[in-house]
Amino acid sequence: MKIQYSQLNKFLEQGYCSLGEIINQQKCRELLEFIKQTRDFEHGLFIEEEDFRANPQYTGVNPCPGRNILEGLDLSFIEQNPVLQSVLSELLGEEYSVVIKKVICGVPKKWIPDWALLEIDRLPVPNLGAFIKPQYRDITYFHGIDFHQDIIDYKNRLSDFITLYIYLDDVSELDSPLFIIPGSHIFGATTFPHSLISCGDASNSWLYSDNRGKSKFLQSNILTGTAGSTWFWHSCLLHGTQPTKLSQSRISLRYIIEKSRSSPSVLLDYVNSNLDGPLSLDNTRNDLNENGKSILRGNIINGNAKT
Ligand SMILES: O=C(O)CCC(=O)C(=O)O
Repeated sequence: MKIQYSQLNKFLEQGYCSLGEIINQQKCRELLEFIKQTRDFEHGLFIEEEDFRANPQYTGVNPCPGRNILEGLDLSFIEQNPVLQSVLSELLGEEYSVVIKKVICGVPKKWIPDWALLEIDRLPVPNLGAFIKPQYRDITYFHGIDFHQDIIDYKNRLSDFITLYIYLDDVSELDSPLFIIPGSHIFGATTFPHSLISCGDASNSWLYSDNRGKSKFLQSNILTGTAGSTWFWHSCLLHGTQPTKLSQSRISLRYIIEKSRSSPSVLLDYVNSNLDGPLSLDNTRNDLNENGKSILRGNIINGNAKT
């Protein structure tokens, strides 16, 4: 099965591509049910405040080899999906490989203890891992996340990978859907937090500057969709989420997939050769201290000024 030319063209110009509902919905729902059965997904996720204060841990609190709920699960309904395989081969070469796959849970406010809510107040990256019981850190938990590029996690690495994102729930505008800024990959890698100024009356218009002298007006889109809806994007594409406005979680799958090391030139290389900026940074973020704790407040996607 060949990917539509127009879809790849979209990736070239806009830095992302929607594959629609390509993944079997029933199997997505079964996987979602399995995940939900593994723990008490409400208050029981969180450690006690005294335990947090005694030894706050801001790093090493996300899924990793040996602590990842997806390890050992049969995900062939995704990974052997013929449309997906064809698209990824075209983009990354036939020997593309998965760097990491994980479950992401968008956590509603009502689950989060008050003391932890104060800790994450107006943070640009409200990753909740620091407050989650160690045995449940096999999933990444967010209460939204400000606009970022996925290269943020890979300093000194080239933009030789894409992110694949699959909704397991039906996701409406209220369920913490992804916001993306099409075309924002154009300046390559820029340091987080990004220079994005909301423009005019429309809440989706932005002036994006690379802090190296270039800027561009862009518009954000919201990705709503049913279970099985799938997207992929360039590692320099700006995207993020607002916290869910409902009282239930939003559970999704996120893969980082790198290009084939054996193919000398793949479509991603062509996209990268058309970017007007660096493919790699030795410092991808300025928001953390040496312990991994955020030293900045302010969250652009939620409309809070930086302080
Ligand atoms: O699912 C979310 O809330 C955010 C996911 C995301 O942007 C990421 O993992 O890079």
